[in-house]
Amino acid sequence: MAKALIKADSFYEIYERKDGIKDVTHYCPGCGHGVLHKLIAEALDDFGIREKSILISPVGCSVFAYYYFRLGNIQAAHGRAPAVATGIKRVHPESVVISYQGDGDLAAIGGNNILQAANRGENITVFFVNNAIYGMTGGQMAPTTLIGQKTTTTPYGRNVVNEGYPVRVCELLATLDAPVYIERVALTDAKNTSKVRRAVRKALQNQIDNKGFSLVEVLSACPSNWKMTPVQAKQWVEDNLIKQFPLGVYKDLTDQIKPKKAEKQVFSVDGLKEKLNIPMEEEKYSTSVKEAKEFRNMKLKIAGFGGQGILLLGLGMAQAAMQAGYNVSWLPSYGPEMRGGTANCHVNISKERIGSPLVSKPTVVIAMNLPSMEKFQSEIEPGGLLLYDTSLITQKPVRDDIKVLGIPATQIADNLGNTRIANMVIMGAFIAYTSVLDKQAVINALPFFIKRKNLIPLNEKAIVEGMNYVLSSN
Ligand SMILES: Cc1ncc(C[n+]2csc(CCOP(=O)(O)OP(=O)(O)O)c2C)c(N)n1
Ligand code: SF4
Repeated sequence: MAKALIKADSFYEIYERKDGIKDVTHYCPGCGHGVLHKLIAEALDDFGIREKSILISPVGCSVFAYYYFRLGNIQAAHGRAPAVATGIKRVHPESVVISYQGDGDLAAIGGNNILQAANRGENITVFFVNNAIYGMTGGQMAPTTLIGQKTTTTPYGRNVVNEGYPVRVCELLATLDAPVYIERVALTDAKNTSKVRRAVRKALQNQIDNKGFSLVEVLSACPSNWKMTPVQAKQWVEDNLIKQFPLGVYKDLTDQIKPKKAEKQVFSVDGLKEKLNIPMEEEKYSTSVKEAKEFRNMKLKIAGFGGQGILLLGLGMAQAAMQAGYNVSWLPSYGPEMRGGTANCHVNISKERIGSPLVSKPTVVIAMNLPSMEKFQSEIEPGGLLLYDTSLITQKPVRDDIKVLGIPATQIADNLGNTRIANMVIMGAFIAYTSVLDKQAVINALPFFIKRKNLIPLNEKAIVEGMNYVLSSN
């Protein structure tokens, strides 16, 4: 009895991280979050797992869980806690990983995340606080909002014609094969609260025993947004929430499941490099890199019509540069239609670490049609390069503070018997002009991005023709 009055060791004694009063939580009176925190902290203490536990806090009122829990803490983007938990658990299988989420976080923006984590049967524990609204942002409708319930975004009450029906997460996830244990409980009277306590412990024990995915949904009051007193709010859970979301065990394979062996899932960097044919450190930059400033950390935007092999050209450059030891990124952007629509990709080829794959100020633009040249030439950094296909673009570039290289790529490709290899003619012209990669580096990479092996010799020819065009005109 006395033990219940002692603050769990899994809580900080003083909440130093919190602004203002440091010995109370930020939760409103009557909120379920605080009670659930207590039940989790006590379970961690009793199981002796505090030091190896990591709590992923969501976006929502419990975003500040790290103020209180004296554990490993990570903050995930809205709805992404199950994905973050998956990553952590896989590299630290000995740890106990808890994904703590609200209903907006788990069932709305993160709906697919939880579905996939449950379906993979990740060995994690999920505590899902269902208070039927978005608490932190002031009470908007959540997927779990009841029919007729008034929220700030459903001022006349949730209407199934407009907003659909409340989503029952436990019932939904219980249809999947992988989850081991799924139960819905409620923070109302002492009897129900002791069921929450039991469920919390069972879900954690399953993870400790390596049994697999467990989720406990906790129906919980939000007096502030429901505009009720704490007592009225608890009663509202009893009278309304439980009717829509019946309590009980929806799946329990705990006694039938054999513990899975917890295996660390990490690849060694060297092993990965070998698999991807990336040279080891000492072999870096095997190619003759032009040290001109504009080509050192190259940011490319490659654009044209869908069907011209724009994305493949960018992918090929990134692959060849990666094999030559550069840091690279490739970010495709698709138009609404694949063939005939517009396509562009962003490619970084850099000796330094790449902060973002997005290229907003390119040092090189490759334009394979007029709309692309018109759209992107203004973005090029002064002193950068515009490479364009003069067979399809008869207009002259307007910039006079950049280098311009025109090449009749489509014409050259036609002469080789296949219009579709114009992209590789451009590749040849690009490497000959910038020297960022040598011919052999690109040829070595061809099998990685040209899937039809019989087309490799023709692509090689196109690269050579593109190189020759540039070298003979310089
Ligand atoms: C990507 C993104 N979208 C929206 C928000 C705004 N936002 C913050 S909390 C929240 C709702 C959280 O509600 P819920 O998951 O039900 O948790 P509760 O606050 O009720 O505990 C939203 C939409 C955000 N922070 N990030
Ligand atoms: S707004 Fe609602 S969910 Fe958020 S702390 Fe207050 S009562 Fe709890």
